[in-house]
Amino acid sequence: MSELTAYHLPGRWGLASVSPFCLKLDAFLRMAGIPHRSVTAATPFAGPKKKAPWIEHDGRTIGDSAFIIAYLIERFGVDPDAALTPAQRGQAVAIQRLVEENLYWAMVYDRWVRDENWPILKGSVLGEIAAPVRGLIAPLARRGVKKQLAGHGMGLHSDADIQAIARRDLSALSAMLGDQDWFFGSEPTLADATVFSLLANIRYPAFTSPMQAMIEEYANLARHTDRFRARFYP
Ligand SMILES: N[C@@H](CCC(=O)N[C@@H](CS)C(=O)NCC(=O)O)C(=O)O
Repeated sequence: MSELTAYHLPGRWGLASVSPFCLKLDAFLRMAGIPHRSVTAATPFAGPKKKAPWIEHDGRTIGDSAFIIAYLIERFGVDPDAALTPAQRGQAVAIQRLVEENLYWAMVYDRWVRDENWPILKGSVLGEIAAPVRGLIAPLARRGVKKQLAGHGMGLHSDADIQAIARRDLSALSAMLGDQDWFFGSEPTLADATVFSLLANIRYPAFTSPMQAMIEEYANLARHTDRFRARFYP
């Protein structure tokens, strides 16, 4: 088998990547113990879907964290969800959708739309792009992301409504986790990596986000983020 190469957006704030999807893939690779080479990409545009992460393996290039992980589980025969019941597998899909298809967009709003976060974003998410090019690309990228936010629908809401949506999602995650260490019991699964990757990207960075205080309020979620980091990123 050829070497596995994983391409991800830059790391910052002690996180392997500023992208929750890239961080989830990195966390999965650590959980599964799959040997690989990590390459930082300044932009996602070289990926097959023009989004990060993507991988190269055995002559294939695969984009999208979920498709990549499904491929790696099959190829390497390691599945962190192996012990889940069919009902838990269903719940894991629901958690993934909540986190990646909804709550993620509240994070995108905070990072890209709040003016106070713009200088931080330029130096972090776009920080690996050479300075003169970055000056040209940054405003275009911001316009593009605002369009994506409107297309998704999150960007059409008021700031207060976005906070209310985020609170509802965090409250749902907190209720599902309850007093367990991990979402499905005594060992971490992919759902834990998925939740960690987004919450860590809200909790630890320098961005201003009302969600940071919300996560502290849902203390079991804050503890879960710390627990996952301590175990897989000591
Ligand atoms: N469903 C994809 C989403 C990947 C994604 O949206 N990545 C973001 C970075 S966090 C990206 O590359 N965005 C660039 C763009 O949309 O132009 C996955 O799971 O990999």
